[in-house]
Amino acid sequence: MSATPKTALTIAGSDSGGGAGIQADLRTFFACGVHGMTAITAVTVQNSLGVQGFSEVPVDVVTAQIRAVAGDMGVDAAKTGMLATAEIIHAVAETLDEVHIGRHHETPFVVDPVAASMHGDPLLREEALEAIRTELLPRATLVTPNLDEVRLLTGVAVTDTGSQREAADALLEFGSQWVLVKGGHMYDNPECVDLLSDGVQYVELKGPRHDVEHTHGGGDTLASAITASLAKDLGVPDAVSAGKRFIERSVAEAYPLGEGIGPVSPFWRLDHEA
Ligand code: PXL
Repeated sequence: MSATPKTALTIAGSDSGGGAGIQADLRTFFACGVHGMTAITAVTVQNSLGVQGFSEVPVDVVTAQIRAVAGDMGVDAAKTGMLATAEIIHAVAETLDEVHIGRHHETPFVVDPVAASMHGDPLLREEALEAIRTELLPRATLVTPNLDEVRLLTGVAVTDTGSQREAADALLEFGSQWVLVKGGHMYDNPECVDLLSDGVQYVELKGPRHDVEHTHGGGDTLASAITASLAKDLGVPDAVSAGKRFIERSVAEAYPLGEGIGPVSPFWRLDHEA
């Protein structure tokens, strides 16, 4: 018998192609040495060319998954990804309170406000954005939007580090403890500069920009790596730094798969020798 590892729960959608969503989260949790648990919100039909469709999981099954694992196995940190509808978001928010997950409880909670796939396929109903603002962000320890998600949530169009700071302040208004405004989509910046803030500290995290087209699952992998570090009791700034190192390497080692966009790879963290 071995010691029980820390545990992390992802509340997200399934990607049949295995590169994003629940599958990205689980492989990242594994590579980071935490036990991954899942509450599946939706099942997408997709491959490297895009999302062909999805079906939502009934809302009582989503919340029952959260209650089942939280009540028996315990959750050291949790994250959300694709939540699909306002109804699912309402129910998840209520259930997180019930099982004491979120910034006002002991268990840290990361919100990755997934709105669309890289191909632009919608993964969230439009009316659900308001539920993310009012129900999820006030409960979040950290929210990790990319620039499209920042614009949808706040209306701020980020073009440089000045507007990135404005966006961070606008996001903090919704009540999350920390925000990470990811700068990877500022393509004219030769570096990837992310801004982490709790309204007091403003920390610029700089990293290399890799010339890689296969970045499917990148946002999910970053949020999961941060969640894994939070599960291991790191504070938010240290967990975000560790997550950024993890995603940089995973992007550098992304691989082609299928005719379209291949996934980022957490394999570098594992020992492949038989
Ligand atoms: O990367 C965002 C994302 C999250 N969750 C699911 C996805 C995607 C992108 O395609 O399919 C299920």
